Amino acid sequence: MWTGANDMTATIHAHRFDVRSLTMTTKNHPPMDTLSLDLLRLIKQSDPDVAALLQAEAARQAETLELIASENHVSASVMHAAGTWMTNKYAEGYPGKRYYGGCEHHDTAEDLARNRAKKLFGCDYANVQPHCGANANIAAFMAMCDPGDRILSLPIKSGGHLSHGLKPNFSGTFYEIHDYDVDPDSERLDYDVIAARAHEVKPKMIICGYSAYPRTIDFARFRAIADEVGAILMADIAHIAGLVAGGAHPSPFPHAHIVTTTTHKTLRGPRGGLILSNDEEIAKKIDRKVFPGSQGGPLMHVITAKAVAFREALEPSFRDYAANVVTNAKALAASLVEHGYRLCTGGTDNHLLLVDLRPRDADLTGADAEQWLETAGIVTNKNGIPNDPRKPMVTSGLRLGTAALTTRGMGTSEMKVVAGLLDRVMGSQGDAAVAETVRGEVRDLCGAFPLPH
Ligand code: DSN
Repeated sequence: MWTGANDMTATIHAHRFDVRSLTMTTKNHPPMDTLSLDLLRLIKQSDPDVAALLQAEAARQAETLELIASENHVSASVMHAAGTWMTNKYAEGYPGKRYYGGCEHHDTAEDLARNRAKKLFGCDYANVQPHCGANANIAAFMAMCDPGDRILSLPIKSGGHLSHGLKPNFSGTFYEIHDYDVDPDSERLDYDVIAARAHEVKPKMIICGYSAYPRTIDFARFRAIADEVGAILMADIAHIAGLVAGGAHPSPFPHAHIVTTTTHKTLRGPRGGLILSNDEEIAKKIDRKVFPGSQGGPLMHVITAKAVAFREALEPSFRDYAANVVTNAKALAASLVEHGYRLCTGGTDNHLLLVDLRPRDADLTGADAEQWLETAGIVTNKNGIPNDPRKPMVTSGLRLGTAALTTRGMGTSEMKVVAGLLDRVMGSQGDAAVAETVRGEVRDLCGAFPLPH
């Protein structure tokens, strides 16, 4: 075992954690698999600074409540598969058609990942090479549209994603973006209004799938709208991919022409992107637009970890996980309403909640809430709500998700406890004593529900 703080030479202070106070004794390191411990020891020999920050980050994750809707905790298998010999290889091209020798095992890994992704989402084609969700969207846009084409999407201020048309993003730079919006009263998608907008704009492509929309997406209705105006339907299911895979949200297939996603949110894989389709012609275009269109060498170590994660998601237990994520989100939502908060759209059907803080305290901002909660060991993100009068770096809302807490094994009774902790901190006006007391309770709760290892 490591000897402890005295020989920790690191000068790095990880955010709000004093790494010099952390040691690698069984007494005070977070519970972790033996391979992780060995890796930390190994890294410490060559780079104590990095070992210290890794240890601090492991401790941060173990001892905080992760409520960011786009984050999760991967299994030790997924984590370690991403840090293997597969990192050493260039494999430009696709299985069986590479621009480098020595790709035999990389072909196998990529085929495993592709086949498992297809099985998981019930489709005929998968490209597992996109480095991230935004890269998947770049390739999808390039495959389906020409620069200057009209695209209809939900803007980021109403729950969309920056890669769906934000001005400074590639999407807003190279395409003619038109918005649809959520209904100002219900804050939900109004499909009749979206249809009218589609007829008006006549877009080449319509995008559905969001970063901060807590309700079920009606993919069949979106396809009907797309068909009415001769548009392509792209579904970006990055947030709900794990729910789709686990049967807790309707599938975008057979409705969407093209589906993009990340692999690390509710799907609980390594950080990365994925593109899916059922259309052979679209599939050929996507392959060309991922490589060589927008990427060079694929991250084979990440693709290998994607294969491991997809296998995990194919297990029957993942269906329970997906169902529990939604049940927990509903329970957290109900408790927050009891504490006086308003939920945008009135609740949730998926893993996320968009909380309007103003009914609880008119002066409370998302920025303050995020900061105070972090001090108490609860990690969240400020988020604009529909028609938010405050700026994006301030906001009137907080976005919460239950994917990570559900991975720890927490259930509905813990969601009630978590809602109480959130309210005590947010109702305290940033009181340091309240944050410290809650911090202790958060540690206890995390101790009772350790991370997967
Ligand atoms: N930035 C991610 C999120 O938090 O929703 C989406 O890519």
